[in-house]
Amino acid sequence: MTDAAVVHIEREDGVAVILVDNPPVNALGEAVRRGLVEAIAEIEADAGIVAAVLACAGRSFIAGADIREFGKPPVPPFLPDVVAAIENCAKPVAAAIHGTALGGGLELALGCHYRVLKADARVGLPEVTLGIIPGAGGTQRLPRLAGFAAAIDMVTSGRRVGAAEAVEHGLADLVVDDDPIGAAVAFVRERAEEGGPHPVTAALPVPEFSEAEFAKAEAAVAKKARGQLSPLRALRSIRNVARMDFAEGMRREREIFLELVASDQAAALRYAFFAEREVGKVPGLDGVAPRPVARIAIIGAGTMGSGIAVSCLDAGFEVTVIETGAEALEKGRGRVTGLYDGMVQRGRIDAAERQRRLGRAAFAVGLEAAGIADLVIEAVFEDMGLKREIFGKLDAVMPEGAVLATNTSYLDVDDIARATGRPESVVGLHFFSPANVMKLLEVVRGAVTAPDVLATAMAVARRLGKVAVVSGVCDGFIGNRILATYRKQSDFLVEEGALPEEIDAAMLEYGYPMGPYAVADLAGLDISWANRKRLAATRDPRERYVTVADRLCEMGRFGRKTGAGWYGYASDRNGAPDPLVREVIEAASAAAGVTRRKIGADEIRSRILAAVVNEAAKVLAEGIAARALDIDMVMVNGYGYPRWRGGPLFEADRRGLKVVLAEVEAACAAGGFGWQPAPLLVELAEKGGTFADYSAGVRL
Ligand code: 3H9
Repeated sequence: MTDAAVVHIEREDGVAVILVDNPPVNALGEAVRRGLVEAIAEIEADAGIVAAVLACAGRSFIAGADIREFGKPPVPPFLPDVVAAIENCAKPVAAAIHGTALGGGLELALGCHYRVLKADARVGLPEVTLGIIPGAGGTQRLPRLAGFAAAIDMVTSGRRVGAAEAVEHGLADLVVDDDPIGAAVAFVRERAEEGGPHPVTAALPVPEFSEAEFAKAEAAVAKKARGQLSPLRALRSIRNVARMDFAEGMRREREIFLELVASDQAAALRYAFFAEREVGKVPGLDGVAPRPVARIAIIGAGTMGSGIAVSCLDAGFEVTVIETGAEALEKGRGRVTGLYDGMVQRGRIDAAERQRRLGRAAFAVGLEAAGIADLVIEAVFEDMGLKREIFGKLDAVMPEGAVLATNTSYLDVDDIARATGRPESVVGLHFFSPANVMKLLEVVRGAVTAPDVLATAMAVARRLGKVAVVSGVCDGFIGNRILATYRKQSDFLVEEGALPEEIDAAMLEYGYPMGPYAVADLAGLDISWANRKRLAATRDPRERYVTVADRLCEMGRFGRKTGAGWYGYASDRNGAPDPLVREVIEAASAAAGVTRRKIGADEIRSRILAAVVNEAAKVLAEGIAARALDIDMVMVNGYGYPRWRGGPLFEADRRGLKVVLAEVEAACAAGGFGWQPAPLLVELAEKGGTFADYSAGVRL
């Protein structure tokens, strides 16, 4: 008997269809693994069955091991044994794949003798993104089937490939537009009638790949991994294919898998996986129905507005892009079509798809054109007067029930909302640049934003494929507010003796893709300069203020776009330390009466990251973010915080808040006036609590 609940067998004229039915994604939990072993045994024993098909009910083939079981002691039957049972089955087995076959799901399919894919199916081994390596033969079977180059690419990146690429790599024997199970039944019956032998992936000859090619691949993977262990370990396991027999390679793969699954990095990446899904479940919004949204109007077709338009068009919305005059509108149209041209050039979409998406776009002059939209997103220059004027006018233009959103990154959403007669319909949608690429979206809940308006914003964000995090109103919301302290603490270090390149290098070593000064040069120094000028009037003169960035801006050094910023770009397009900047820095230190000293990478990281955690603790205590995971997902998805560390608060919990508090005290001492350890951090450190417990409502 198979486990009736999750695996059952249907017989189709001598071919057994083993159907896995374990919603939502057919993960390979213990019951499924047991069910599969029993099913194979039953098929072996049944003389009336000549072949089998492994398939799934529901929206997708198997999405891999059950991630919730990781971190707990493994329970038999183990997945490698399940795959071996299929591979060693005397009767041919074909996988019928629809949706996605991921991780252990693809490993099972690799153990099958044949694979039939639906044309829109995707397959991949995303284990490295969870801090582990494929643990059921993926690193041993994929290279034998697809060759080393393709296997290294797929396994070390976790990338999913479509049916066409799967065919190219020898992963699919047949691709069908419809009914993959029916096709697989017919296909495997024919193979059974032919009599075999049926291909056994483990027994395939090992393809050629030289030591030099492995060394080259290793260097490339190490560079991309930025401190993450699993891609390099995966490569090591793949390399074993060329060095030892299948059984020994499997033993080593299992060893590495078990070592990594228990690692801090894997725990952090699992946390990020679930947190990314949890952010969408906003406390208090359960059962609140979103308003229907079919057409979105976007006001302003600058870089942000056109990026937002493309993001909405990509997701299938009807879009109206609005500008104030014909010339600006044409420029905007050029930006939007330009982004699509880029996608076609890079092979992301074909010309027909470009036409389809652009076909959903309308371009118009004047706010009145927004009147037919269900959601309007204002994306004009960061100027409160201008934004209030627009929202005041929108009141007369927009139909009742429309959602009015602003893409402000700093300004007070409540203030903007008060410019309308319906502040409860106003919400912030803070996109990140480039808006059609960046995963993060901060959804800003105003003081009186209606629950169904917030629910609408979250539903739209989900359709856009964003990681949407709800933030309360404060200067800079969750992300830019924390970034401001990160930047301030970096500037203090510069004034005390560190150089921008030393700070950037220290943060790169931590796992950030770029350091703060390289980022500033890329983003442009002028925007934060304008912001500092805006805040200058209210800044307490006792606050420690580093003038270097202002001096650079006064010199016209706005970053890459002007050929100079924190770095010079004349000799090196990636930026080189510039003696002129050093002079400005040394002058600033002297003017502040600071004797410059050598500051090591550890101290740099400790101070900067302590500032981040401290501000994050304040954001959490003030309720700007509902949970620690909301903050972590903002930092990971929008600010380059290394995903394999989970997020600043997850990492702080892991290290222990007493240790973190000591570092925060040092950072605050350096910051001087206005810098105090967050009371929440102090309290949790004293009581032995964690940010995670606090978020879960556990009070010590
Ligand atoms: C592996 O296979 C290891 C093996 O090599 C070796 C073993 C020895 N487990 O994402 P969604 C949940 S490692 C448990 O919103 P979508 C998810 O949390 C695994 N739960 O849907 C969510 O729960 P809730 C390698 C899982 O349609 C619900 O399912 N595989 C798993 O946008 C719906 O998910 C992967 O890394 C899981 N494996 O996307 C694939 N997967 O509703 C991970 C999902 O309570 N999964 N859940 O919030 C995915 O990439 C996407 O979920 C998928 C569907 C593309 C499948």
